[in-house]
Amino acid sequence: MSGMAAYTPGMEITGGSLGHGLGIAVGFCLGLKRKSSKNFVYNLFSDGELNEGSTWEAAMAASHWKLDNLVAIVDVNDQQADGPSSAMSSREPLHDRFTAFGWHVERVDGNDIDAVVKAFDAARNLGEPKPRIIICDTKMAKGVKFLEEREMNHFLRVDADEWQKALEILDQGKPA
Ligand SMILES: Cc1ncc(C[n+]2csc(CCOP(=O)(O)OP(=O)(O)O)c2C)c(N)n1
Repeated sequence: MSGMAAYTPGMEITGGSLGHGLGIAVGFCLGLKRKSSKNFVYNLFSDGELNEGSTWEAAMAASHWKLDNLVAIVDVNDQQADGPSSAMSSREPLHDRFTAFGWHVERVDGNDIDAVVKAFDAARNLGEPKPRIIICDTKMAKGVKFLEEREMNHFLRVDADEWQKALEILDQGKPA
């Protein structure tokens, strides 16, 4: 199909219905193990998905099956459709919760790319029979104060003028 070219290589699914991604990733990991594949599966999910019971069922299954080929990344931006994620359902202490579910946990500033890359390396090279999760604390629109402070950023729309202004602000922040 000619339309296939538009897909991002290596990205097998996107999850619009919250809470399905981690379970699907667990299925992929089990399939790879059956084929004796050394490939990893990466699942990026949101803090809104921590409200879904299916996410925690998948988390239990992942450690039950010792899925050391699974690296999950959760974007903890404290935003979702109806306001702050933390106001919808208590989720902390996330590090302890995932540890209790049998996962190896890294927690980093998700806007710090070097820290994220290090966490990926640590997760991949762990050498323990556990699924791994990188908890990323992030801020939407980081570095552009007028967007950072906008309410209900889940629905953030940036018009052409704002986009230009944001790019200028980000450019000024760059090292010369
Ligand atoms: C199972 C399910 N329930 C409800 C929704 C409606 N919904 C769409 S986006 C959203 C909030 C998502 O929050 P998050 O994924 O944390 O998004 P972010 O603001 O970080 O992009 C909700 C509840 C949905 N997509 N799926």
